[in-house]
Amino acid sequence: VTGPQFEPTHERALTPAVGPARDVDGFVRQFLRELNYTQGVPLSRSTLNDQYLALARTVRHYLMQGWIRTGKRRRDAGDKVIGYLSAEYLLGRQLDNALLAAGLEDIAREAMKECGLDVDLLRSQEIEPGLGNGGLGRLAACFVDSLATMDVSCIGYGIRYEYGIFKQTFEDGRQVEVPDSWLALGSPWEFPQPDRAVQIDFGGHTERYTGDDGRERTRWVPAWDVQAVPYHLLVPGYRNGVVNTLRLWSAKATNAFDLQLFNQGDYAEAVRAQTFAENITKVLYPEDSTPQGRELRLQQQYFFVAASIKDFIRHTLPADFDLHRLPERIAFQLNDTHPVIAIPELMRILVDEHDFEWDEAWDVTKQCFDYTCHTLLPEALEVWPVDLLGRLLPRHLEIVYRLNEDFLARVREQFDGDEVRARRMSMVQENPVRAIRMAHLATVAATKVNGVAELHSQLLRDKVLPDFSEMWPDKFTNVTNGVTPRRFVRIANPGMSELVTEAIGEGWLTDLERLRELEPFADDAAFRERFRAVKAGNKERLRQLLHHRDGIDLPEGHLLDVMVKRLHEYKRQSLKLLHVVSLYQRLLSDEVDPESTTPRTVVFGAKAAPGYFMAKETIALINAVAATIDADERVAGRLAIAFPANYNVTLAETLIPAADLSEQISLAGKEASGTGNMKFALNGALTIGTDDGANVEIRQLVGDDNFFLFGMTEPRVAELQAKGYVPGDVYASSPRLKSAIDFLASGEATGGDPSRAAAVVDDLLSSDRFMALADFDAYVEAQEKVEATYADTEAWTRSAILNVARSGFFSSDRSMRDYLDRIWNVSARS
Ligand code: CR6
Repeated sequence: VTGPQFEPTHERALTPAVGPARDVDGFVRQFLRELNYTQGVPLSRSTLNDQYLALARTVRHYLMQGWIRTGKRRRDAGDKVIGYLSAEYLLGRQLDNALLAAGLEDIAREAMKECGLDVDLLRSQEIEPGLGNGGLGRLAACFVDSLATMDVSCIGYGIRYEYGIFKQTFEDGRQVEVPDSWLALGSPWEFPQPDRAVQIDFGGHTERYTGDDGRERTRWVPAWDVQAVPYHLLVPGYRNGVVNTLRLWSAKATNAFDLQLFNQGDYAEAVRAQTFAENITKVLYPEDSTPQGRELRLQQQYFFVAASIKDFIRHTLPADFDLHRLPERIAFQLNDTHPVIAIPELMRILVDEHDFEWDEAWDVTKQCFDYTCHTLLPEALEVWPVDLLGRLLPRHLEIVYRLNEDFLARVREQFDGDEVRARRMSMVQENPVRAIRMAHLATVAATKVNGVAELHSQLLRDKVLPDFSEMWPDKFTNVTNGVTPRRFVRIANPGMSELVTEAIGEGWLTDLERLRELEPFADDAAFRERFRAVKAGNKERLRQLLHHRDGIDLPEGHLLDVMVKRLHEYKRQSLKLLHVVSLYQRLLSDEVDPESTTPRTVVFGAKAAPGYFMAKETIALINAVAATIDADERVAGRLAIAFPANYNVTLAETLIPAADLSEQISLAGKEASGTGNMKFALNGALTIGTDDGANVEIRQLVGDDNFFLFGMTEPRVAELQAKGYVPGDVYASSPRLKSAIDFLASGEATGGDPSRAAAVVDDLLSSDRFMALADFDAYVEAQEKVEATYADTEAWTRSAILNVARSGFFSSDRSMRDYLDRIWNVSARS
């Protein structure tokens, strides 16, 4: 039995308990109470971790009234809820954001000082919850932040992985993965709710039977089940008292162990089932945009969406709610294909458990889902073999088959029995194995389908799902991604934030287009001077961090050139590396006077999926080249490469505000959007980039003069691909490229060891799937333009300020407004 244990009209039930007083004294008291009574230590004997946990819980107390009030207000109003279904949330540290949202930064600093503690040191203790791989997971975290800030009712549903994205270390320059035990030292931000666990079924078979009403019905007879235990996290809006909920599910065995086996002495066998069930939420799959189609991953996907739907119907909706009206109360947003199994799950609930007619159920289901596609890579569009799906979720497979039959009948009817088209559009693929195309299922069911940047949405319509956009042109829309300015400007770049507020006043942090008002300041020499001082301060902060974190000593006074993102061939870290090698050669040659070149430090940050061979080779090669250049006295002070390990949200927050140059050099037509690109522009870095993803919109907004564009456009790429791309020809025809590759292949850039470069060089010369070589000359030329511009300090600063002033569009608040208008038909309160 769940639910309130006493009459909700009872006086005490109506108002949340009063929180601690909002002053230094109140904060200190609560902090010491937490330390003494929850951590169980006196201040004098407490460790840093004790202090961090007590501080986190103290801040949490200040958010709880807001959370309780927000929940009550939303229930009373019967608000439509946005149910964001995402297998990943790359949250980053919670304490900084909670302090900012609650407006407690100054009070906390003072209070800690009174206790003889340093709030910054405590903040740095937090291990970030890394429950995502990269852009997609971070986007989900930005979106829930914006919805809370805009006071929109949203529940973010996801998975509480016990181990998030692995911690990256380097051994001899090669990536070695270490488990990320983010929960090990305590998790002060989450609230477990074991009494609201729901049962999730798997396996078994289906049966037909005749219901009491004489109707033919189907029931699923599952073979095993697990418990899904919700943990809720707070999602505070920025200084508006609103606190939304993130509901993450953790798997727990239904029966802890088999007592009979245990008593017979077979201890291992007795707990086997438990281990098996609890594996479901043990670890995040570390592939970004390249799913491996493993059974456990399908279990994860079904587990969290089934738990979320059940929980919503059972606990969020009023008890007697008529499910025919479900679309009035929920819009489930499918964050890529990972949660798409939710569609047949809702059908199953309505038809098998609530006696809906099939068509009636489909009508409701269609209205409850919208689908966001985040990719253009064919290998990232998930398919599930029917063997596997039938074994794990037999009823769902039947439902998908029936949906597909109905759908294909419509296609044949509308397109004159066009069988070829029907086969192309089918939810079921026949080769190489019979499998369900989750993107097709999602597209057929969803009310709206969106891409994540203008170019991406266009290519989605024209190339990925052309038949569907022909059939339903109005179904397709675009919402360009965005990032939260609270975390990625205000927290990450306090110096610039202060300067901006001084210039244009408060208010821009929740109305980012107001950054436009900075434009005139680009022509103000005194302001430029101060802007540069902020950048210099940010670089110094980065130098300190890398010194302590990685033992890396960045040189001073360099152009800081940064490429941070997942390691993926389409993103072309290898192109950046070839440029570095070419710069190194230029410094060693007699062609130029080294003193006349722009001193440059290149910083890489990237994790590779553990099973992605070429990505890992690229990491090892970058590290080998970095070591060689670092050891070469001849280029000291002119060129450096740094590759700090374990790039994550926390590192990004220090790295991005320090950057001068942002590397966004993917092969055109491959990067759906990118969101790092937006963070850099908002922090006053200039972009060197291809005409890809959201780069296109960044360039349109900041202006051609403030963006270094290079490389083939998407149509040109397609043309070259069709013609047959031969990397060897490019190599032979570009002397500078040839020289860089030969140098690399010879081992001269890798401490004399040519084997280090072999895999990457061979791949570039023989296949070069992402055409790095074809864009090399254009890239080097664009980099020369970068150097020329950087030499003119005032012109560079002017461009940097204009990048900030014109990037307000890339706030995730704007993205959310677009979802509300174009997709959810809900309006924001603020
Ligand atoms: N890998 C895209 O590749 C986009 C994010 C968020 C990605 C990236 O360009 O910015 O999503 N796609 O929309 C997937 O994860 C499938 C990503 O992060």
